[in-house]
Amino acid sequence: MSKRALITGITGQDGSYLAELLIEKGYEVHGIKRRTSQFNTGRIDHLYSDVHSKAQRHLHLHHGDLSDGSNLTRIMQEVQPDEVYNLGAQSHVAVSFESPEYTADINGLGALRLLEAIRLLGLQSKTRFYQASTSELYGQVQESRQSEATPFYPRSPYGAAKLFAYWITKNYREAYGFYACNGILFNHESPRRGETFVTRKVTRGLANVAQGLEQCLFLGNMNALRDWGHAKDYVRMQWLMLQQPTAVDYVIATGAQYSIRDFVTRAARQLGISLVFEGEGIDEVAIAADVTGEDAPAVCPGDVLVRVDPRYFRPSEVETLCGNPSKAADELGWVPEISLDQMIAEMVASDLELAKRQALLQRHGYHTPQSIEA
Ligand code: NDP
Ligand code: GDR
Repeated sequence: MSKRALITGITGQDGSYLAELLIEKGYEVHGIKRRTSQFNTGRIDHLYSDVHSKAQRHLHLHHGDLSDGSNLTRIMQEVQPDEVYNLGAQSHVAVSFESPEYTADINGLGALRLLEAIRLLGLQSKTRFYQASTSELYGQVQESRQSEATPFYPRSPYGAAKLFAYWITKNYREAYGFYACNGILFNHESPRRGETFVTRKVTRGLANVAQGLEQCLFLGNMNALRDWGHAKDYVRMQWLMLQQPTAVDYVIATGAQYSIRDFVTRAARQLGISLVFEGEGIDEVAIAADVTGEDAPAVCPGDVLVRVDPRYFRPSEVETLCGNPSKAADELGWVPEISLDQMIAEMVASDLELAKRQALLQRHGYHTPQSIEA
């Protein structure tokens, strides 16, 4: 009989890649989706067979919400999963400053509700639990490369809520013998990344610039340093963590660090765009020279493509993150397979395709509003 997995956040970036992976492995996959006024299953539509068709169905969707404990318990009882992947979250750090209470409820208590559902239904000897923990737990970093032993110091309501989820997962493991573990994942991206996270905002914005749809990209703190991997590599590790003899927490990262500015520069280079940075500080302008290959940037009106806009600054920022994934490599043999430039190439190609379609529609008189916020 095939294994059964339940994924919260299946309509998100990671949920969609994980569902693909599990279906490939022969799992029966169940996902929780929120009821919304517009379709929200764009990332998983290709995996779904119509309930009326005779085709074998590998993917089953249930309406639910991480704020709704009785609903989660009912779904858990119905599905009786072998594995639960808790990927659902209000996952935007900047938004968590605007909606701290909601973020705490979904990202913190949401994990507890799932664990309690497993416990109250007596499923803990059958059901393994994965919690989507995050490098945001480190926040104000205490060590230059963060490992499983580095102390936490979250810097946002998002990070603080995820800290509760991290500890409650560990607590249920210790208190009740759950197979429950935390993947402490550093930033991971893909063409399916939400449009308001910085990498996707950049590849989408620059693709639009290349197609003449926009002239300028507004960003916040371009000095922030991140350790970026590809979501496909990272969901492989989420699955691996639930296949071990005992539950252990792991850091998942590449171990390499780049600034936001580096990322913009690399994406622009792949698109053949000459960048001019405008913002606070001389170094924004210096980068323009790198990109254009000139000694000094030609800063002409209308030529400025990347501008710092303080509205995207956060009340407290996580300036630098760089993971140490050696425990995952040594114990599970996990190494990321997709490089940063390969990932950027994939994101750029996908966003260029979208921008071309958008430009075509616009040329034929169709107004298709788009916004880049947050
Ligand atoms: P996304 O933002 O792409 O997806 C989040 C998912 O959670 C979506 O399916 C969303 O549904 C769902 N969701 C949001 N609110 C609720 C709610 N109230 N009840 C139920 N579901 C909800 O995130 P990612 O796929 O990038 O990340 C997956 C998980 O990993 C998240 O928990 C995130 O915090 C964590 N994480 C992500 C990292 C990254 O770099 N991507 C790094 C470390 C941790 P809808 O589609 O309807 O909005
Ligand atoms: P992060 O990702 O906060 O690390 O959280 P995000 O891409 O939003 O920001 C990364 C860094 O870029 C800076 N930045 C901007 N960010 C956004 N969104 N928009 C901008 O215009 C912009 N300009 C500069 C930010 O200040 C920040 O320093 C992601 C999420 O997926 C979390 O759910 C996950 O837990 C962590 O990664 C690991």
